[in-house]
Amino acid sequence: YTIEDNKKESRGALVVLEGLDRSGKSSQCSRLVSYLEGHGVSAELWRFPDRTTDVGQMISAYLTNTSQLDDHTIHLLFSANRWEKRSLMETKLKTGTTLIVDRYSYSGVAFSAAKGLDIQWCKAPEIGLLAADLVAYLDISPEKASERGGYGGERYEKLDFQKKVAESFKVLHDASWKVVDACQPIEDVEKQLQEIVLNCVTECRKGKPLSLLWS
Ligand code: T5A
Ligand code: NA
Repeated sequence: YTIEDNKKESRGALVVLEGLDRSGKSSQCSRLVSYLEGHGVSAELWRFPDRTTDVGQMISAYLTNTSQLDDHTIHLLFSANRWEKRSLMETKLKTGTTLIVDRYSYSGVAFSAAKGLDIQWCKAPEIGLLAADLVAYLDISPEKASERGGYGGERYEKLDFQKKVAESFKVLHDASWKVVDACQPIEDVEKQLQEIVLNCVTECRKGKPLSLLWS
């Protein structure tokens, strides 16, 4: 092997956690990053929307109901927020950092489709973004999620809407998805995720190629 080959073989994994609001994504993402670092895997926690950018601040104002936007407009802003991080994402992965990402394009499509927008139209602006190596879907019923702490603050945190989101997530499942029962105790969800994520990291290290949405 040349040094260049070794670098290619040790790319990081793009791991995305998805699920309804309050399914436990953020809790599990930070636990996963600590776990991976403890196992000598270089890992970073990312999240979408990334509210720190200019686009992210427009999204945040919309989510907290301090601004109103047309459904198509907010959809494209969520997508733009991923595009503005795309090249950094690719660099990180290619230099060996695993990214644990709290929501991604799948949330983007599922939430807008739940409003009634055409799903193909929703997927179009995501074409060319990096595809996740693994989508861990934290599965919980909308009813159970609504009973968890803090529900009700932001625009989409309403039971009827979350039911529609759950339906649109179902049609996005592909071979990269693993469904995890999110109603188990937090430590049990954590253990299951550790195993599937570590497997994914190993596959990527061995040279599984990066792919693009939607493939
Ligand atoms: N959105 C997002 C779009 O419309 N388009 C897009 O393109 C994108 C990317 C903001 C909104 O934007 C929408 C989707 C969202 O509606 P956000 O900022 O990710 O998204 O939302 P948050 O409010 O930060 O997070 P969530 O509501 O999604 O919650 P999490 O992260 O799933 O859950 P978490 O970990 O915060 O846990 C929630 C509560 O449950 C408890 C936790 O302690 C906490 O109190 N909990 C458990 N309780 C019992 N058992 C378990 N196993 C538990 N796990 C966690
Ligand atoms: Na969250």
